[in-house]
Amino acid sequence: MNAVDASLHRNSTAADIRHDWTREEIRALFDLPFPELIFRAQSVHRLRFDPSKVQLSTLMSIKTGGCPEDCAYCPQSAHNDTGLKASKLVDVSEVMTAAQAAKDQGSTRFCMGAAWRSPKDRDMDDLCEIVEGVKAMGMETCMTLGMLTRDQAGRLKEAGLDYYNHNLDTSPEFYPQIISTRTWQDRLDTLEAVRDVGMSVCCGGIVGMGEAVDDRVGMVHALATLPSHPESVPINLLVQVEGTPLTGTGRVHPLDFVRTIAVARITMPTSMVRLSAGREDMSDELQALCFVAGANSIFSGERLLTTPNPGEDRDGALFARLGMSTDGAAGQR
Ligand code: SAM
Ligand code: DTB
Ligand code: SF4
Repeated sequence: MNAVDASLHRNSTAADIRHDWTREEIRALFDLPFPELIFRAQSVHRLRFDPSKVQLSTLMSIKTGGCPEDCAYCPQSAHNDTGLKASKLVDVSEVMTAAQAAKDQGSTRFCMGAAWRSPKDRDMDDLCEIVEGVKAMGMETCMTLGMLTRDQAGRLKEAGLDYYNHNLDTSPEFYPQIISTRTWQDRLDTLEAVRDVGMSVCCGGIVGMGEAVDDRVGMVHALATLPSHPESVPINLLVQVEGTPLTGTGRVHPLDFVRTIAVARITMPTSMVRLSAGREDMSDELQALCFVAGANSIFSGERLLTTPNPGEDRDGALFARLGMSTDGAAGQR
């Protein structure tokens, strides 16, 4: 057995949590025969989670469009002509109504997204009021607002914000081809600020932007070698929106998407791995494979931030067919 095989063998069977994954080891996972990869991912998954449970989060766009950043995938960037109407930060009451509806549908976490480079200090009072309101409803709270200073992170934490979503999106090498208005280091700095104030981190990326397998390796490597593994790891399949530079990018093979989920599960065994954007165009079979590969969370509801998502009816029918059920902790053991 060579060194990479030996370490893979040790780590796919043991219950330890590692932060010293090498790119070679992660590449070797991606290159495993598919049945072997899925078996290892499912074995790791079962050590910590009930494989029949899935956690539901609901998204709401609390400030839509007109974003100054140039993220090539994003329908909300002012650089991309997608016909999206820009709007201001919504009222607290509108958020409360949407959060209550999400709770009634079985969602345990309410994730609020704003199309900002970063929040302005003048927005902080409104944001804190929103967090307090949703928290008082008994839901977990999550926000994604762009870059945060440590002070801003501290204020949101004090208001009751449980999670902050800030994605690395792709490998550090491919990143400059996707975004030029903020750096990889900017992202790491925000993640550090969030971690330092004691908030849970939701951090993942996107597959299907024309990246090479080694970029998926680099993305998972960056996530799995953060000082602590993100509590949630959203894996998005690019939603191609007309008017963004990435429209027309060659589609990733569905089984290669499943491989990314499986490798995220194996390398970050205690994280919730979220099958995120892109479910609208996925078959039931593909989604089922993602759950078998270790995904244990989804976004529920008819909309992500601005694009469609399967509604409760389709998701309910899928979970019934799979004999799976929803659980806020995704059956954590
Ligand atoms: N403006 C904030 C930021 O970028 O941090 C928060 C909102 S932003 C829409 C959150 C994440 O959504 C991005 O980091 C990206 O990973 C994901 N996302 C955006 N557009 C997407 C698309 N078309 N397909 C898949 N994921 C997308
Ligand atoms: C994440 O990783 N995916 C979600 C959430 N975090 C904020 C957003 C997906 C957005 C898809 C495009 C849209 O609907 O605008
Ligand atoms: Fe703005 Fe976020 Fe979209 Fe980038 S991903 S353009 S920062 S809303």
